[in-house]
Amino acid sequence: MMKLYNFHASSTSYRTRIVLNLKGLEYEYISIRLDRGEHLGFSYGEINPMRGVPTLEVDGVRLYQSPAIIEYLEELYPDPPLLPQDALGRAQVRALASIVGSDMHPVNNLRIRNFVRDTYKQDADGVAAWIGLWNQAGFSAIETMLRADKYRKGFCYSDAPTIADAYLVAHAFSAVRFKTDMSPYTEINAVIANCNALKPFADAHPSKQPDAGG
Ligand SMILES: N[C@@H](CCC(=O)N[C@@H](CS)C(=O)NCC(=O)O)C(=O)O
Repeated sequence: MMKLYNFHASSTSYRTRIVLNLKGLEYEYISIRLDRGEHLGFSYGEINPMRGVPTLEVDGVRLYQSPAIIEYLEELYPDPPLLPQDALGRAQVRALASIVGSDMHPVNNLRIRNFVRDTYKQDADGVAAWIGLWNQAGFSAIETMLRADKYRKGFCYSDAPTIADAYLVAHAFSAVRFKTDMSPYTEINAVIANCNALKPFADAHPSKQPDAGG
């Protein structure tokens, strides 16, 4: 069985769990407690050289970086498809996912938040302002793109979840946790509600994971 080294509240873990669930894949949940710095210890450094979660282990081989892991799962388990059949559609879905994965998450990652706090002497409000700045930029762009797509029916693309929905739902959870105001993003909120009504999304929620709380 595959092993997923992950943490309940990590959005990159959450997006990967959503994709695993949408594909109906079972995996062993291995908790790496970011809140206790477990990813910084020697043993996790041996598992993942970047010391980030998730890591997916398949037949003893370790895969890193959630975008690469998600594309690997899509290639190996194409049913249900989480990317559109046509190249233009795939570019659209990957663009939405990349706004989250490349523009929003990296600047708000734990190590960056800690750097902002420690080096620039920011309190919780200052760090939240940093996070909110980049979340607002990304969510505004996504909201604009969703509104412009006249062919959408309830999800980020067309009428079924794609990888873009997995990225969006997971990042929005983190954004709310860090007090980003989501009220301006009505299309995004509607997509999130539709996704969360589906069992694969609900089961991937941080609150449902074995290492939640504590
Ligand atoms: N680009 C990587 C990022 C992985 C990553 O950094 N994940 C976060 C949790 S969401 C983490 O482990 N952060 C630890 C840190 O910043 O020290 C991916 O998508 O897998």
